[in-house]
Amino acid sequence: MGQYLGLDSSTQSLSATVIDTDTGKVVLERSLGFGEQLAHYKAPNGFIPDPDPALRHSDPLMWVEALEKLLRELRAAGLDTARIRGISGAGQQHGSVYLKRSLSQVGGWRPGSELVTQVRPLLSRPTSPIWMDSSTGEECAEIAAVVGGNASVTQVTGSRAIERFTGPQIRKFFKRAPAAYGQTEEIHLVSSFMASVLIGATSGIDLGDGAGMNLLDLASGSWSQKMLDATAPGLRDKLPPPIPSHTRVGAVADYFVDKHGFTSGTPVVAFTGDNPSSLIGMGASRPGAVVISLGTSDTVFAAMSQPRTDPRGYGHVFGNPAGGFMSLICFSNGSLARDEIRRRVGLDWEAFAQAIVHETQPGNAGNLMLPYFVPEITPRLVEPKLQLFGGEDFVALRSPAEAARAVVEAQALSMRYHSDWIGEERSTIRATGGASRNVGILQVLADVFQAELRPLSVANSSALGGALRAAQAVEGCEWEELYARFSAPDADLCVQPNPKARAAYDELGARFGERISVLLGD
Ligand code: XUL
Repeated sequence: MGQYLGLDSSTQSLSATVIDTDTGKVVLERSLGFGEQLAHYKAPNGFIPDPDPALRHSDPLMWVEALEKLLRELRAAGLDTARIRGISGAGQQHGSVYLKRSLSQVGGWRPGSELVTQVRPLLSRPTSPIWMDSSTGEECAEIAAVVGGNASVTQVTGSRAIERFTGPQIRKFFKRAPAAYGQTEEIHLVSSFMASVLIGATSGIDLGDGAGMNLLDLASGSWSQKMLDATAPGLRDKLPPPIPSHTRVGAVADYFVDKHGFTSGTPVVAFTGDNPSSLIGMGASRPGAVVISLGTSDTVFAAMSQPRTDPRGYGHVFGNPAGGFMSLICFSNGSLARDEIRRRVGLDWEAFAQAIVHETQPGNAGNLMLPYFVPEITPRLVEPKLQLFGGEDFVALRSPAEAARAVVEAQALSMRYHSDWIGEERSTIRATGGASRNVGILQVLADVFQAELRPLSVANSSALGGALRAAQAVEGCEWEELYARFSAPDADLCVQPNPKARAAYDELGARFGERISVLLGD
């Protein structure tokens, strides 16, 4: 029993959640926004602005600096790091970090100098492509062609060749910068990189996040030679080994003992992807519960009761950190799209929620939006295209209330439409992410899915998942024991569906499906 630290290195922030298994309480939650608190990286939304919307990279040094800054803030807020008995965490999925030397060869961090100064010379690629990058269409086609088509890629890896997945990104690096690729000794996911930084040595890649690379053979849990060969030469030697998510990858490095007060020998458990970690944080690792996560990306995911893949080719199969697999559908036009509309019509978040609940009706009088501001993942739209359809009086975004409802309804309809293949019971849905505190957004989701929406009481389910995974690995306790204490929904925020909305959404849903087909040229 004791305290456990969970971290979540996501697109726009690094967050920490500390739990205490003696008291059954969350001790501390803290988040550090990259845009505001590390402004010198000039990444207001966590990625380096690029006029080409297909190119989305971040500076891995920003994540390292954030780690030290957040640890300092946690201690300033009263956390006694010496009491932490285990650490785990999560990273935004698919993003990759390229190093000239394997971290296990570096021999740990020197106590005297900042971590960023020590990591900088190790980078063989100064920036990291992240999950928002959609610039690898060509590489996806090449990889699929070599292995006999996307049906084969899906059969082995659980997803077709996907632009943001790590394999196609590695292939692009190999093609565009062969010399730098040649000098690269080790390639990490954001998750395994953060774990490696903490232990000052190489951490393996956990099976949960590793499944988002188009490189893992899901059936055997090992790298697929066929996929490696189709991706880039010599790749096996550059990848850390795939490992079960509960693996203790090492002890916290002496650097963190000296500088941040941890107890020597504190175990670090493999980091995983933010979505697999949320599956744990939400207490949803057993089949039967569907989760909607409303963050920079919106995701719909669920532990799988039986093997399935998405016939439309957008969804994925990732490893479930508690064992088995999870299905996931990702929408890139999540919070940034909601925020864009909110700003354009001049509403604050409270007014946005009120406008939805009090000033408009389910179905929005037939006013429908296709909410694509940035390249979309589901459905695959490389050129973003905002479109509005509706009655004559629906002039683009002139009515703030209708615009607010239109963007949220479109997102919810898209989630319903694209998650029909996962085949799990959807009468109760757990919700997480910043927007899961917004009653307007929750009500639309409840009405569109005709399901009770239950938001988690803890702010960051992915960081919580890290803390729970650390506790489970160290104490060997049952997941359900931890879920009962830490993953309870916030009863005050539960939202019931309005049965009268069903017909409106069946109609709007059908129109949404038609519009999507036209947009995709089906
Ligand atoms: C999932 C995905 C996103 C990122 C966000 O496949 O790409 O949800 O994990 O951090």
